[in-house]
Amino acid sequence: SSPRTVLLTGAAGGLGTLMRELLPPYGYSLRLFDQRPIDNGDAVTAELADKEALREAVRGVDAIVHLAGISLEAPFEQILRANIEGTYHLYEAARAAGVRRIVFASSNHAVGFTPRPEDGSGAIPADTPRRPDTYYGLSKGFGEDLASLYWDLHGIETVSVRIGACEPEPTTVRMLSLWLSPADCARLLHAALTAPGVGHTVVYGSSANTRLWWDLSAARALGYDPQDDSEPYAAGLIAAQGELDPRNPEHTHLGGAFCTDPPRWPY
Ligand code: 15L
Repeated sequence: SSPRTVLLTGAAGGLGTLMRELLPPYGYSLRLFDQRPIDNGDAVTAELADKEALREAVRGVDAIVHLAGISLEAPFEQILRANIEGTYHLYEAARAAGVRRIVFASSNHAVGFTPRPEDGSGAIPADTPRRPDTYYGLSKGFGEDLASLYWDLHGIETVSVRIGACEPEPTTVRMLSLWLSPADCARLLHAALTAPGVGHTVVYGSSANTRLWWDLSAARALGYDPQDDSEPYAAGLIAAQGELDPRNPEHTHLGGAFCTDPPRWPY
């Protein structure tokens, strides 16, 4: 049976704000959770470290979409608190409340030091070894392993989605390969919430980009059928920024400029 009431953590963030609009048409009733206030009657304003608030927030939900956390590189102590401890607190609350399914927003940066393929062959498999490019990417690998543990030990199912970059439009040449359109993101989250028997599954999250670097078959196996492709943006971005340059260390690995020290912005 498909989940109906879904707790959305990180609901005030960039991705959360998009998904607040795009998930309800699939039939979900969202309970919003964020440390920043949201102008919405039922939203919970609390940190993941607030166990009491979290216990209240998970009560009676059918599933959780866990987007909360720091979404870029940051000092280790901040990553530890928000992403590592925060995700642990969320899984503990889910276990205590009997929530059966979580969709975890992992990231390409869990495997960011993987060399990028030359072409759009989609060659990088979902089971490629972890190669975090940042403390941020390391925390996403931790979340995936926590999900694995809670499946094996407690029977809580998770789909860990290694999201590329979910923005209204791709803004860099690298992003042509990783782009996840917001509409495809909602399609993928819906598939991850409803596919039967996922256990713990790791999938990549992107649209069906012509220049894809990774293998989308695990996501498609959930029933995800991406409708978008970044290719219409390619000519304009390449004209403005140039082709990816194999001599530029920001262009040689999946994680882009997260792979440089310090990580650069924009990437
Ligand atoms: C991420 O994990 C970030 O959350 C997002 O803001 C983008 O930076 C994206 O990766 C990316 O790799 O472009």
